Amino acid sequence: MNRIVPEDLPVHVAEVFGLAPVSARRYGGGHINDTYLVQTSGRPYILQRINDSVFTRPVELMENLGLVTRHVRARLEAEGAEDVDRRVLTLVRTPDRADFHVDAYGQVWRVFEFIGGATSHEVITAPVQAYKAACAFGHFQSLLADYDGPRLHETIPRFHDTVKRYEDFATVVEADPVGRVAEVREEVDWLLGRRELAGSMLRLAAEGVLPERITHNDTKLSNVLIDDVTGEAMCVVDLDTVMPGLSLYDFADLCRSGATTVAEDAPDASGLDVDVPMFQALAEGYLAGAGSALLPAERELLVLAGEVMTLEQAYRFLGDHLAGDTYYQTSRPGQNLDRARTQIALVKALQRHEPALNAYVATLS
Ligand code: ADP
Ligand code: GN1
Ligand code: MG
Repeated sequence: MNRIVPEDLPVHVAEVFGLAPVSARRYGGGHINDTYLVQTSGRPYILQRINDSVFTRPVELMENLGLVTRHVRARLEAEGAEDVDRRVLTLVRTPDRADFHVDAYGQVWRVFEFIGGATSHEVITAPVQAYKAACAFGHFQSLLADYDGPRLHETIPRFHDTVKRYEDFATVVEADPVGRVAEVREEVDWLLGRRELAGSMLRLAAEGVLPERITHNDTKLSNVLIDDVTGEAMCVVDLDTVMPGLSLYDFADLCRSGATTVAEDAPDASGLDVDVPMFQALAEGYLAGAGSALLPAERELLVLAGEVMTLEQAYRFLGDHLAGDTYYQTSRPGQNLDRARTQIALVKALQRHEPALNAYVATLS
């Protein structure tokens, strides 16, 4: 959903955080929050308004964020990591020492130190970069493996409950609130026919094959900042969905966003295929970063995970298209439909490549 924020509000909010802003302009390509780059006469900052129709309990979310960033920082310092300030997000507090500010409209804002000299890329094509990015996400998960603070809140309940995602999709198809189902009957029918696949990872979790861990849950490649000079993956960002989950979710979204030959919202998905060298680099990097903590099943089911989470995303994107584009930010009509079509094409492509990809994954254990 594209929300309206009064033009001078970001500057005003930055002042509430004790900054002396010269300007605040929209920044980054995220689909969820409103992100601004705030320039001051000194350092720049990132200001974000939390999307409260997606995150209905922003205060709990901010509690999680404080706990997670402090834990990760402490672990990095204990590891003797260099340049720690660029390897973990740092919240800037208000003069009253609050991690967030609630404005007159009831909207929740936060400020981060800006991590300079690093960029998030919507598309990565070099396997060596993909390896490093995936390694950073695997490492991020391993840094949280010994988290022993208060249980993290579920910032979006049942976020990756793929059976619920299926059911929500079936519900919006049934209701057809803006009359779009007829135009996309083929995609709808294909997706409604994939219930078995949708539930497959959750069944393994219910059987105890896959354990619950603390996971990032939104590991698309653009959620890691890559150093502009060294190409090193510096900092995992977008921590709003860090909460209990399956480790495979975090590999899977890397696969979904990185192991594909076309952009997520490409208007023509017909030529889409799996980018096999990218898949291999992502798998290798993720497992290397996660280290020894993962069980054999968590290392072996990478391809299935990629299929299931890409399918989940197809339900979500097509569901949003059918609902009238109320969830994801869009910049043009039909964007969610295009996004859904690339996801469907990627699930099919992953299934075609499955034997070869599984054989590769087996070599990594
Ligand atoms: P969304 O939830 O909308 O995806 P993100 O938290 O991912 O929002 O932020 C959007 C983009 O802003 C990121 O992809 C990244 O490019 C940039 N960004 C976020 N935090 C920082 C930071 N502390 N320093 C530099 N860039 C950042
Ligand atoms: C959203 O916030 P962003 O743009 O990194 C979404 C993810 C989707 C992704 C698809 C909280 O991620 O779940 O996988 O778009 N985040 C939320 O591009 O719904
Ligand atoms: Mg993001």
